[in-house]
Amino acid sequence: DPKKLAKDTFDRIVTGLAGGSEPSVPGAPGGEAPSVAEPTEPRRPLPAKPDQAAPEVRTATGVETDAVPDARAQQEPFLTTSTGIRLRDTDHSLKAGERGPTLLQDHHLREKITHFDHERIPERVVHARGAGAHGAFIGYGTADSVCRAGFLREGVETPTFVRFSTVLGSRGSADTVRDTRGFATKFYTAEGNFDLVGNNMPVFFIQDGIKFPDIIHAGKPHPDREIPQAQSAHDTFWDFVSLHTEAQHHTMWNMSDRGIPRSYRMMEGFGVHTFRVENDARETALVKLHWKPRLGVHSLTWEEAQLIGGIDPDFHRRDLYDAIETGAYPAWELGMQVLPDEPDQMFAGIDLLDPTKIVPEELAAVQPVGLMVLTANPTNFFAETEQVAFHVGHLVPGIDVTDDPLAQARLFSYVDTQLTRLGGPNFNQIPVNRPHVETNDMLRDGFHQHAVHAGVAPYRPNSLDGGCPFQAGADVERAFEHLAARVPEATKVRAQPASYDDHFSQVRLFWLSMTPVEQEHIVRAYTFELGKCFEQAIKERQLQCLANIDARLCAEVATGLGLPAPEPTVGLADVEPSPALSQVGREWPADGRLVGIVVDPDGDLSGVAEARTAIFEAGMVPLVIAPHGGVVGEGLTAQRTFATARSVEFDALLVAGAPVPAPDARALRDAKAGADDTPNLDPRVVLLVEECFRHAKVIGAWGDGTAALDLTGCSGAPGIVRGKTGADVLARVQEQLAAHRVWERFAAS
Ligand code: HDE
Repeated sequence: DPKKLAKDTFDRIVTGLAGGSEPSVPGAPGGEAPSVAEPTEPRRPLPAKPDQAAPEVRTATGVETDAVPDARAQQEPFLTTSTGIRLRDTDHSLKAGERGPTLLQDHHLREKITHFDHERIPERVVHARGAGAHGAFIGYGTADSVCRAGFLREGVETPTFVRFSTVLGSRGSADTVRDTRGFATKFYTAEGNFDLVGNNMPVFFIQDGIKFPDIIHAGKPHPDREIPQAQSAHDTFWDFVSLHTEAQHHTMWNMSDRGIPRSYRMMEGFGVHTFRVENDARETALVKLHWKPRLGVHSLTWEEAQLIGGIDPDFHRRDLYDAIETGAYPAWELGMQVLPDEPDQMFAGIDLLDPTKIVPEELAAVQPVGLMVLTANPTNFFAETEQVAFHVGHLVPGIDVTDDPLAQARLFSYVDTQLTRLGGPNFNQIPVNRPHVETNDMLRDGFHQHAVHAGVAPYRPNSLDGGCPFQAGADVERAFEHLAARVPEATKVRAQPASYDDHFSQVRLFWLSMTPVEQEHIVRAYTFELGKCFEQAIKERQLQCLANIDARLCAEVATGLGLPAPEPTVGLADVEPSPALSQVGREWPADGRLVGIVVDPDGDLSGVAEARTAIFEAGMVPLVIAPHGGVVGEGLTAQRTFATARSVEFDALLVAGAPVPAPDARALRDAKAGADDTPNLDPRVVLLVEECFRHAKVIGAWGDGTAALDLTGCSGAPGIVRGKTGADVLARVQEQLAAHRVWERFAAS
């Protein structure tokens, strides 16, 4: 009886909860617990608690971590007003008698409330939700032959700040929605700030920036009800992309696994536009910029992404913060595809000014030119991550934009939007935006002016302030100059070149470069998204686009929608697939991966300590999952309980044992897999294992855990590792984690 089963399951969960699970104590195994009572003397604040127990800080990257501040609270002992006057009481307003009305005279109340009333600033019009981190970039010197920018020289170390983001959702939306991700980097170089404001996808929806408001209006929630939040699965988005077929390439990237990254740490980044660079000999080249993550490019499954949206909407933000806090520093190599600066700005038939096109890596290799490592979390989210202001026009000597009409429009938009968002023209004086070199501009006054400018002549030339500032003149090496590029003689037109009319060939190239399992995910994504549209005409129009990309893709989506598959209206391009676009088939380090260990506090715990050590040593993070919080065995503290753990958090799962209600634990060992009885395990453990199984994660078991695993019915498939000891199992789990998932499991299930 399914109803009874549901009721039983519910009761067991409730009993489990009532059975005394304490909130987990993340990151605090052993040691004396710090007192949380209100202190009466100043003392060091409680240490920050990352969600994971911290392994020793690793320095394999060679970047030290002393930038990480450990004091996170207010530092001075006495509370004051904003003008420094000490306060005796901030909890009671000034009243006419204990039960009387509050007096207007209460200047502290007014200051406190007024400031609070104005704490919020407008969120970004796009990319509102994000997470940031500080780091450093080290040049390899390999770009010298094409680019004279100082930060690319060998061994030059440049501080950076990175902000990752989603595009469509508002500030409070979930991290794991299907969307493009922003990947914006500010380099505080010795020649001034350079901002690389990129995305995790190498192409964009539109070829001309004048359509940006239109695509964003189409993607954002419907104006009448303001739904759906942070989604592309709705009519207006698909209306736009099926009418503006140049958007089809970017749309397929979004429908692919790239639209649901596993982690910000496991995303590629792309400058998207072609840039023009210049070397010491004043020769120019065109380049495409790439960030290549050291951990490889990995994604969530669609079901994981949806579950996380509810279970942990801060998943990516937390992942980045915790990884940095635990010393698993994320790292990317900056790479360049170097292309000749020909008058037609074409390469192998690809228009380099068209931001809906890539240059396949097989045609022009991505050459590493430097390494960025993120080593410190922001001290204050608002001050840094929220107030950071990127601008495509923050360029350093040796790097310039091209005439890509998307890049050109961006050059206007970024400063313009900061004027509203950050309340005036002085946002570059905000600490996170300040260059690390001296500035000597003649910009004056305006809202929020923090500088006290001396002198009387903020103009030039002048004879009053000693003639300063001077133009770089002879010191041209360090001055920015727009790189000489010929503009062909032309007539003013609102038009675009004919090469921009090819909207399908590279989409087909992307599709054909995917492995079968990735193609399957793409088909499901289109079927889901279009299935959420109401207008039949929009679905049919998008199916027509798919027909122009690939017949099988179109047929499978059409079947899912219950609609006929149309015939193509263009000739299908004969394209060479680019295997570099696929995420499957390579192996990567598993640093910072989370490995859950299900334990039975009454069972044999000897292997657990051994497995934990092995996991730490492999650079990963073990998380002990027990029926209740607190101490579960000697030297073993629960970090997750059956109530707080959910499969989506873990990259791999180990089962060391799982408590069974049966009085005799040996009954568990005797139980046969596939027995008719309902598994005699806590249903939350069954769910944990089943989800890990379904999401093609490696699952390991030893000792009592082996029998427990059998009871879940999730055995006898690829990626199930059994062994004698925890360490032995871990070694084989780690091998399989290198491929991110047990891809064969998808085929098997
Ligand atoms: Fe942006 N974009 N964008 N964009 N963009 C903004 O600037 C804009 C485009 C990107 O973490 C805004 O400060 C126009 C492409 C990132 O703070 C705004 C066009 C790419 C971020 C803006 C584009 C991007 C933004 C909103 C079409 C990838 C987040 C807030 C011409 C190469 C930066 C802000 C952060 C943010 C305008 C297209 C990346 C309104 C007009 C292509 C990563 O100025």
